[in-house]
Amino acid sequence: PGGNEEEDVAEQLSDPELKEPPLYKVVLHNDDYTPMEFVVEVLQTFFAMDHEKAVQIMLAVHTQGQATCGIYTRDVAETKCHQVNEYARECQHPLLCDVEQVE
Ligand code: TYC
Repeated sequence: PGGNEEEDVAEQLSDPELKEPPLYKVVLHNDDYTPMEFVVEVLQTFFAMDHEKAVQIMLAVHTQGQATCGIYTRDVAETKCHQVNEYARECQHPLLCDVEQVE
């Protein structure tokens, strides 16, 4: 009752490959120097957000210090995080994100 059917079936079959993988969030951090428009561009480019959603997340980071940009499997989260940090560095902005496992 109530459980996750796919995982239950996976466990019955006792094949660990069939279990759902752990999930990771890409967390974007505030700083005092990165232009707001650059953050919006990053969110649209690397996280496929429309302009309105990107502005909303950028403002959440700006006012609350950090916000989650997306939740992915480990490889995807780490790749997106790396792409953002590299692009920000290339553009000489201090913008940073990191990856945290979802509880
Ligand atoms: N705080 C920055 C400013 O006032 C804007 C900003 C938002 C920077 C989000 C980083 O992840 C960030 N220009």
